[in-house]
Amino acid sequence: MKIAIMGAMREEIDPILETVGNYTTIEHAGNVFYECTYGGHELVIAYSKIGKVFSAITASVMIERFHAEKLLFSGVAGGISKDLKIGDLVMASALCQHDVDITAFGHPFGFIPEGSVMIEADKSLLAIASKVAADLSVKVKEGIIATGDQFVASAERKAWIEATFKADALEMEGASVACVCHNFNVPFFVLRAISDTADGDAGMDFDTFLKSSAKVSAKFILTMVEHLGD
Ligand code: OS5
Repeated sequence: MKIAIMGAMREEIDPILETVGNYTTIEHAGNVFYECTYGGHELVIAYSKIGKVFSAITASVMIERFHAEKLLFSGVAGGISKDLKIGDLVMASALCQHDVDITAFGHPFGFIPEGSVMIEADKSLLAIASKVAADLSVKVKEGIIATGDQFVASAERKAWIEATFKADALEMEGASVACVCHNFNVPFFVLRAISDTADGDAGMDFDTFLKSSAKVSAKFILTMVEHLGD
């Protein structure tokens, strides 16, 4: 099976590339795509660059040009839920765009006509992740991830996103990738390890914990790949 693994930043895929070892590279549409085999599967791996637009391009290319049959996102996030401390894992049950606002036309925040506020992740990938978490005795919180083209470093904005979307974590790419996968009917899974808590200290914490948290997420994603098709 051809599996796409993507991150947004180079730091989010570096630990994956270090583990898989032998790969070939193809440059296309502003990204480098790394191809290899791992755990009996063909993988295509890339980082998109930051935000909804770049991540949508990369996910689309992975599906249309590289024929990915499942897409796994690995990276870091700002924590909202009190359950989530720096380094903890969160997997998205559903994702939304917190920066979409056409409320002037009577729509709820996050809603685009002919779309939906929430896009649900693939249930069988969530089930595999839960089994891997139990096998490894690792805690992975299942919850809502809110995406927007903003690095959130404000207690007020974070509280608004929590209250409006019941979000547990926030980041800048998950919902756009979810939207692409939903439209192409490709099962997807978004995993994030917490790098900061999206408040006044977020910038400093993010710089401190990006690499260590990215590694936590990458390790879990590769263990999931080993269990796909069990
Ligand atoms: O990809 C962006 C979203 N990521 C998740 C995340 C997050 N999102 C929103 N709010 C938060 N509080 C979040 N915490 C974690 C992380 C990433 C955030 S944007 C980070 C930008 C950091 C940066 N800017 N310039 N550089 C690094 C240097 C550079 C120079 C050249 C090429 C690449 C990087």
